[in-house]
Amino acid sequence: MTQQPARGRFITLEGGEGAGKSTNLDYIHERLQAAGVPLLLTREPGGTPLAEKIRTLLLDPDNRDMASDTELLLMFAARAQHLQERILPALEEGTWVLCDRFTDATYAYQGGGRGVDPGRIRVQEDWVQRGFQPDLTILFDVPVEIGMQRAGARGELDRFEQEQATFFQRVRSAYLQRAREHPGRFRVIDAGRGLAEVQQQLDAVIAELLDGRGHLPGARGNG
Ligand code: Z5A
Repeated sequence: MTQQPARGRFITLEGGEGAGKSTNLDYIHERLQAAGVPLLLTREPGGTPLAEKIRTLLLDPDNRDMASDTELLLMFAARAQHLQERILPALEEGTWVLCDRFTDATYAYQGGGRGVDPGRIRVQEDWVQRGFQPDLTILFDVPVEIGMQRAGARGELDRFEQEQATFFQRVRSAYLQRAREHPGRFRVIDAGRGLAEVQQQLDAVIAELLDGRGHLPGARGNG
């Protein structure tokens, strides 16, 4: 009888503007790959051809009159496609999935930033995810001024990047609130420090992931 592969682990990276998620995604990728972990890198909104089209709509600065409910529903429409087409099949075949943003970003940006009632977000989350949650979420926490300075050096700004500092303060507070509500699932990185120090903090999280390949507190569904 052939044995089913162990289910992969779902790890999400979160953080506000310029927190360094993309920079450190590569670092985590290299570490896990060196340890022989089969890995899929992906992002939200996006991750499949259809979800990437939805991402284009969401980030287009010309869509400045997008209503916050439209934004919320498009985020979850993209997520539904991403889950069905890529994330769940990969986990099922034993591949780990490292995802740049997931539903905590919806609570932070649409909930904290735009002021959408978290109860309305939870309805969508339950519908699309049916209890599915990340095994581990790494939150890159950075003071808003530092993050905006880092991101500002990048050139043309998308629809979210054009928001003001007060919006990003609310996003940061909402992320920290999520981390307090789900301490088993979240690991908070002090991302305002230099890259070497940030990566030292990440090494501890990566070691924990590799040590407990099968068992992390806050496993899927109860994070
Ligand atoms: N969004 C949403 O509203 N709701 C949702 O449900 C989801 C998403 C899923 C697109 O996300 C937008 O979608 C996002 C929220 C919204 N909008 N915003 N803002 P994205 O993740 O694609 O876009 P992003 O937030 O702009 O992320 P990014 O481009 O990947 O940036 P980052 O990962 O935070 O930072 P970085 O590119 O790695 O670093 C920025 C610069 O800082 C770069 O020059 C680095 O070299 C430098 N850096 C990084 N770390 C350091 C340290 N430690 N020291 C010094 N310099 C550093």
